[in-house]
Amino acid sequence: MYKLNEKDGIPEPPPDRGSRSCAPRTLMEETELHMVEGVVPGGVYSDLRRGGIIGDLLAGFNDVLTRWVAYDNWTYTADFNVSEEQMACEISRLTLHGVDTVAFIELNDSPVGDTDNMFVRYSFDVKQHLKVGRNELKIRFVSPVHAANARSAEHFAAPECVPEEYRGECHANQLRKTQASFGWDWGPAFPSVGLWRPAFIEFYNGAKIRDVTVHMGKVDSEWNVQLKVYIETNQKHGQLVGHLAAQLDADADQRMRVAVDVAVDTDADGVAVAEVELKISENIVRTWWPNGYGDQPLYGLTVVYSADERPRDVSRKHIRIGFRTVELVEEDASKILGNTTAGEGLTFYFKINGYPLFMKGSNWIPSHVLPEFADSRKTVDMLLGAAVEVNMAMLRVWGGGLYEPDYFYRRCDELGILVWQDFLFACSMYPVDADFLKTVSIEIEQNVLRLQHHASVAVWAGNNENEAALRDNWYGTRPQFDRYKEEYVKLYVDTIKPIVESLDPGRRYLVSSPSNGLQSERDGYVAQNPYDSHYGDAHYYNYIADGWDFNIYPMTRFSSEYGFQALPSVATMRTATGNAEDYAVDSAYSQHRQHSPGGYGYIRNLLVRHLKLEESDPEYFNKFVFYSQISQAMVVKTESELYRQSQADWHTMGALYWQLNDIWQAPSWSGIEYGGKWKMMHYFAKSFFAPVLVSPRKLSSGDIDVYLINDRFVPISQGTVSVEIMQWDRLSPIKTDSYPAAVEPLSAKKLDIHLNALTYGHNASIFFRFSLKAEGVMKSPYNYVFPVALKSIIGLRSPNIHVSVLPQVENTSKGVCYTVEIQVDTVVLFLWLETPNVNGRFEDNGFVVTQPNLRVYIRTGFRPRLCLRGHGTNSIPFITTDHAVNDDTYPRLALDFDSALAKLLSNYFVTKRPRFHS
Ligand code: BMA
Repeated sequence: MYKLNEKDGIPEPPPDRGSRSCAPRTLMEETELHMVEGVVPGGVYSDLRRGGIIGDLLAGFNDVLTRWVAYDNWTYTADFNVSEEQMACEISRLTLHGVDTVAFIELNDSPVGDTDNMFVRYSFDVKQHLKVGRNELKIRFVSPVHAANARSAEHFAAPECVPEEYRGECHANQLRKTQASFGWDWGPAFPSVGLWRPAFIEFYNGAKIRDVTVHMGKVDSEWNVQLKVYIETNQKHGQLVGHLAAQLDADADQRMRVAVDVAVDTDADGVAVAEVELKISENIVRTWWPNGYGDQPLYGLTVVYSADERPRDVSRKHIRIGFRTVELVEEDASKILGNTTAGEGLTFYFKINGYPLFMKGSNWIPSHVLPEFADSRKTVDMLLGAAVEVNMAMLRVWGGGLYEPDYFYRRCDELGILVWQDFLFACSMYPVDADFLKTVSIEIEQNVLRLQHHASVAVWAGNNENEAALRDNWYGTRPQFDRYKEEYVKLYVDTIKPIVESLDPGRRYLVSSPSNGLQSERDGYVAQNPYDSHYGDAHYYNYIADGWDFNIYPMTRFSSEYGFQALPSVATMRTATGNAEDYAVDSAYSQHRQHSPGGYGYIRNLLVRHLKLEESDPEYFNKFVFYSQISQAMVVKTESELYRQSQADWHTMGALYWQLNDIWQAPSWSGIEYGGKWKMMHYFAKSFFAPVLVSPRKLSSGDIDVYLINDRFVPISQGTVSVEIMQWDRLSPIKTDSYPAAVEPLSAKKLDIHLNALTYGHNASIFFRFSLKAEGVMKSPYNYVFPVALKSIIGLRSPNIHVSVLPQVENTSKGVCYTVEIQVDTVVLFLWLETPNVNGRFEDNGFVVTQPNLRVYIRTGFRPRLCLRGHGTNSIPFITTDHAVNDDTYPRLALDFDSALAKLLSNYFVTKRPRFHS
C-alpha cells in the first residue's frame, strides 16, 4: 500500500481509487479459522465471499446466516516495500480514506493509531515506523456489533434496538458507521468491517493541497469566485510561505490565471488555509442548471502551491466547477399567498440562478449493501441516468446511508442532479460524549471540505427525522425529553452547525429533515410540530387511508419524503431464491424479506380496495406482486401530482419521493429494483414529473379541479385542454370538450374548468381523459380521472393485443434499440411489457391504453441512453405476437427476445455467409 507517482520532483498523491497491488494480503478471523486474501477497497463480507467461505450475500436467508461474520474480530495484514528514495521524503503518512470502523493499526509491530469513524479519512505520520525494504501493516478490526454494545453500556441513547422485523443489530447509533448497516425497513443488516476506501502511504516534501472550497457569487455580469485552499504540512503552529496559483479553463480555450504570494499560519494539525480570488466574466462561462432547466457546463480549475524554500516541490489539485447560485428561500409566505391560511408561516423553496424552481426527485439510499461497492460506476451511472430520464432534478442523500464517493457527486454535477445532503444520523437519538463529538467534528469538517465545490450540492441537513422522533416520542424518550433535547442541540446545533457554516457559509444548513426550517430554529430546534405544513420540509406516510385519493394528503411547503411499498418483480426475486415455495406472501422467505413492521397488510389492503384480486386465484402471488406495483405507482403519482398542483395554492415547491433505489430483492418503497429493473412507479414518474402536465384532482365532493403545470421558462399562453369522456368498452370518446389553457413560466395554475365526476351518466362506466395542445409543447402525457375504484368499473372488455417489435438501425455496443408497436381493440389498463430473457428498459410501460395504436422504444441493457425517435426503423418485425387476454384485468406481455434473437442470428449467418466467399 505505498504505490506513488512522481511528478515535478514531488511524489503526487495517487488518484482517489484503490489498487489491488496495495491490498493487504491476508484477512484473518481472530480465531484463525479463516484466512483469505483481502482487497482494498474492500471489506470482510466481500473478501470472504471471494474466498469461497460464504455464499451469495443476498440469496435466501444469507443475511442472517452470515451474521457470525459481524460478531467476530478480523485482522488484515499486508507486506510492502519502501525504497530509499521514498524514505528520503520529508513526510510519510499512512492515509486511509475509509476505515470501517473500529480498528487498531500497527506498522512493523508498533501501534500507529486507532479508528472509530468510517466517514473520516485517517492520516498517520508513520515516518519513524517505516524502514527501507519490507514492512508489515496490520489492521485489527473489532466486531462492530460488540463495539456498539460496549459503547452503549456507557453512553446509552435510545432506541434500545431496531424493530425485530428488521432482523438487525442494536445500537448502530453508538458507531459512526452507515446506520442502515445494522438493518433497516428496506434492507438487510451486513455490519461489515474493512478498508472500504483507498489506502496509501503518501510520501512527499513540504506541503500537500488536500481540499479546495469554492465560494461564488455574481455581481452584475461577473462571477466572483473565492477559493480557499486547504494545505497539509508537517509543521504544527508554523508558517507556510509560498506561491499559490489558480487557473480556470473557460469556454473557447480561454484561460484565467491568478497567482498570489501566501504567508499563512498552520494550525495544530499542520493545516494552513490560503485564499485566492478569481473574477470571471459571464461572457466566458455558461451557467449551470439542474436537469430539465438547461445545460450543465463544468469548468476545470487547477490550483497549484509551491513553497518558497522548495520551488520545485509543487502540489496541485484539479476540480471541476459549475457557475450557478443556489438559495433556499424562507420568508414570509403571505407576501406570495396573501392573508390566507396558506399564507401563514414561511416559504421553503430553492432559487437557482435567481429562479424559483420546483424540485422533482427522490431519495437516494446506498447503492449497495456493502460500502466498498458504493463507487461502482456502472450502478451509479445506471441509477443517476434513470433519475435524469424521469425528469428528476434533485436527490436527497439520506442520513442513514453514506457520504457517497466522489464519483457520485461528479456525475450529479454532470447530469444536473441537485443533492440534498443529510449528515449521517438517522431515526435515533445519539450519544454526545466527548469522544463521539470529537470524531463527529472531524467527520463533518472533512466531508464538507470534500464535497463543497460540487455544483450539485444544494443544501445540508443535520439528520433524518430525529427532531420529529424526539418531539413525537418514537423511542420512548418523553420521560427524559429535556435530557435528549439538550443532547440534540449539543450535537446538531452546537457542534455541527458552526463547522458547516464556517466552512461553507453560502449553503443553508438545516438542522433536521423534516423540520420547520427557520421556524424550528426559532422554536429552540425541537418544534412543537416539526411537520407543520406552513414551514420547512415534511415527510408523510399514510398506510391506512386510501393512498389513491388526493384528499388524504396534507399540504406541505416541500415534501422531502413520501411513498408506499411494492414487491420487486418475480424476475428480480429469482435472483435471490429458486425455491418454488418461497413465492407466496406468507412464506417464511417473504416474511423474512418484509422488514416493515406493518407487514404485507398495508399493501394488500390498498390493492384490494382498488383492484380485483381473490386469494383463490391460482395466479395469486404473481398478481399480488404485479398489483402491488400498480398500487404503488398510483399512490406516488397521486401524491406527486398533488404537490405539483399545490405550487398554485400552497406554494409547495418540492416533491422527493421515498425511495429511488434498492439494496436487495425485497418489498420496499423503491421505484428501481435491486439489479436495475424499473417498477411501474419509476415509469410513471416520467409522466407525473413531466415538464408540462395537465393534472386533474378529484375532490371528495366529486368535483374535479384541473391544473396546468409548467416547469419551463416560457409561458403557455394559448393552449387547449381537452377533456374527453371515455367509456371503458370503447376507444373513442363519447364527449369532448375543449378549454383555453394558459399558465405562467415555472408555475402551476388551476384552470377555469368545472367538472364533476358524477355528472356523466353511470360513473362506473366512464372515465375522464385529459390532454393538452399548445404551441411549443412537444409532449404532454395523457392524464385520467377514474370516478370509481377500478375493481367496480363496468364495461372493460378482454382486449386483443397485437405487438410487433422492430429493430432500429441504431445498434451500438451500448445495447440495441427496438420499436414496439402495440395495437389494441379496446381500453387496456396498466399494460405491462416484459423482456424475460434480456435486461432491457422500455421508454414507457404500465400503459393505460386509450388509443388503438401505441409506439414505444426499448433498449436492451440498462444503460442510461435513450433510443432515438424514429431512427431508421427496420420495417421487418423482429417479434410479432397476438394476445387475446381472457380476463378483464391488467395484461402483462412477455416479449421473447431470446428466441427472436436466435432466429435473427441464424438468418444473419445464412444470408451473409455467401458474401464471405465472394
Ligand atoms: C422514512 C425514511 C426511512 C424509512 C422510510 C420508510 O422514515 O427516513 O427511515 O426507510 O421512511 O419507512
